[in-house]
Amino acid sequence: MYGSQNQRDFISFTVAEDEKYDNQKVRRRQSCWRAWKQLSRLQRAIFNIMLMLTAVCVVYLLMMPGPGPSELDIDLSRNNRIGGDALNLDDRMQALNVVDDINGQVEDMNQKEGPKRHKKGPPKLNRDRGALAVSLPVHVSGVEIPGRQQHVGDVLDKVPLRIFESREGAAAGALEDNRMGEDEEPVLHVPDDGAANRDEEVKGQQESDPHRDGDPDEESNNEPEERKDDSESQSSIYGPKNEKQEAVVAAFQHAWKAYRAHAWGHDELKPISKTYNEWFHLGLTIIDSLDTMYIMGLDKEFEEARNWVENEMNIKPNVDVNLFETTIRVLGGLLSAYHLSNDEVFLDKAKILGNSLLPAFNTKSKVPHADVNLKTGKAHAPRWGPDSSVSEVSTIQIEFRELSFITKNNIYKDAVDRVMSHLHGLKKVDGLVPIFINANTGQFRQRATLTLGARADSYYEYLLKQWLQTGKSEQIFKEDFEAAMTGVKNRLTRHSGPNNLVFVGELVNEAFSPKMDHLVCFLPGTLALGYHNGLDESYLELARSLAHTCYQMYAQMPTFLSPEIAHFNMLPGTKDDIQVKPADAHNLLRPETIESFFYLYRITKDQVYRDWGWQIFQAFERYTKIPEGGYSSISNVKNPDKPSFRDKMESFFLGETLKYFFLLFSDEPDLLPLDKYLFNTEAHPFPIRTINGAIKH
Ligand code: DMJ
Repeated sequence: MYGSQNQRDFISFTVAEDEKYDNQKVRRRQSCWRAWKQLSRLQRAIFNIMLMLTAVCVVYLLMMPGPGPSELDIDLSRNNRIGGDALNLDDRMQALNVVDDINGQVEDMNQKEGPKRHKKGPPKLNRDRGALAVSLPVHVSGVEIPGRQQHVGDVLDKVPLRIFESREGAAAGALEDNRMGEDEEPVLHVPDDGAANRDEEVKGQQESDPHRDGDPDEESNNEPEERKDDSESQSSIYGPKNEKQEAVVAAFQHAWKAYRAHAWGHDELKPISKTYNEWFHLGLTIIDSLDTMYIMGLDKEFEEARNWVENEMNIKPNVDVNLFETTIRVLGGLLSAYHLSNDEVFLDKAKILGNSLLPAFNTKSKVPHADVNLKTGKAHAPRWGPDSSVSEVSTIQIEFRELSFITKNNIYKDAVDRVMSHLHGLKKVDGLVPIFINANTGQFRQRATLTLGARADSYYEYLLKQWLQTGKSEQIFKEDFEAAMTGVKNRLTRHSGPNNLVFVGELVNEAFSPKMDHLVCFLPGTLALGYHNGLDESYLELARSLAHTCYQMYAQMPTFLSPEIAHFNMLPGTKDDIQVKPADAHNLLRPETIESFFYLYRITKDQVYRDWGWQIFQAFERYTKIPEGGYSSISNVKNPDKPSFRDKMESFFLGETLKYFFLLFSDEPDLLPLDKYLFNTEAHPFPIRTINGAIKH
């Protein structure tokens, strides 16, 4: 092909016309020497000094770490996200300066924090970061150039921390008086409105608790609890042991590979557009996946994620986050990763996060606001309304309590116990709670819906699990759970026609609605867990019936995938038990049904739950798997020809759904046994403890 052979680089120069060109080596040497001799002594001295200075500068510049390509790339992509045009050279230089500033701040902060203590690194993990080659996208002026091969270690070393604080941080600093310093920790000021007596109900049961109350400023004086190192003996229980588990691990790797290639360090993968979605700027998918990878025996992936947490995660972004979501996914994910691996990197981050979330509890009622800014500590109601969701204010307790147990500082536990104490004192309908509560007044919203679905679901789940967390020592939680389950049976449970499916509906303005969210499918698992821990036998019966209904929500759809919401038929003469409205026909890769199958299989050993689970796993594979990588939620479970991808892979698909599949197919009796472990609502396992916080095993 023309021009493709013997290609070389050329330089050109001009020779004066009257000068004969003679480029012999001897002549070149002679003419240089002559020119040197013609210089005065002063000129030669100046020349020598200049030469030496240049040499020193060159050596210095060579030793300085220059801005790596990924620094510029990331900053440019950020500009693109906030609507910037293609950057010119000045912009690029400015971008590099910003990165330098940020790196300087990070260094300052790190110096303040002092060196990290590692009690013990993660066991049996390949720490050879250079061995991992990954194809990471390169962003240049917002345009992604895929497929550049780099060593992960190289890339991670160059990516600066705290990228997105550079501009927003400055603005926040100007606005907020109560802005916290990097190493400053918040103190929880809870106004006393005379409700201290109600607090005593919970506190009275904790008299033997030796933990002192304290503020987190003193927290560093406390040595974290001593941990038993059983990781070596435990390591053989992790990893797949049969074909179905191998299929689940392969699904995880398929999801992870795409997340890693297109969304690394961001919250969620968008697998169709091969980019990412940012929600809290906390790398949600990485954190939610940590313990799943650990349990699946994916050591290399775990190690890479762990290094991201240590070196790149910004745990205090200047972002308003949802208290509940951040607690269950991030605080929960970090604490369970710490518990499994004994790696203090996770605990260090968890402590900072716990402190950053505490300002949400600074309300008169002690019921927290829904949202809080992790950097400024400013908390507020959700943008869309005045009230907090009841499920959200009551599904943070296990994580905050665990943080107190580990740090031996009760500030976290006290904050969430006050909420439970307050909720306990409020008037309910047969043990059932409305879905909204106002953080200022502390009162439920009048006539709000009663449901086991969205905005109330995990209130009930955490009643039982708080009772279990401290070895069944706090009876108040058990009593409230039993009262609520009586309410569920009396007021919300019905049968559909023609197949007599048991379902749990809602009370809207006191009228019954036969609507059941897929979210309600957590309930069979929770009821089974209650039965397993000595509660009424009828709980298991109801759990089995409801699990069958949840299975039917999948099996009766042409895709074998459940809709987000089902309506059950209660009229005679209708053919289908389940009706799905067009707006409710989406599937978000949710875990609840598989979670319940896991509990029911563990407790009853009935093979049917594994068979049902395997059918659903295959449906996920068939309709939600994206061949090039990742899984996507879909818009229409009723149309197998056109399920319509929603271009989103939720972090809970890796954190919960695939984890519960893996556990459902496990025959390993020692893999997170239910008598020793408690799963938070995001499927992060926590140890069961005694009232004093000691781990039971
Ligand atoms: C998860 O974040 C948690 O399970 C939560 O309790 C409910 N919603 C999602 C999964 O569906």
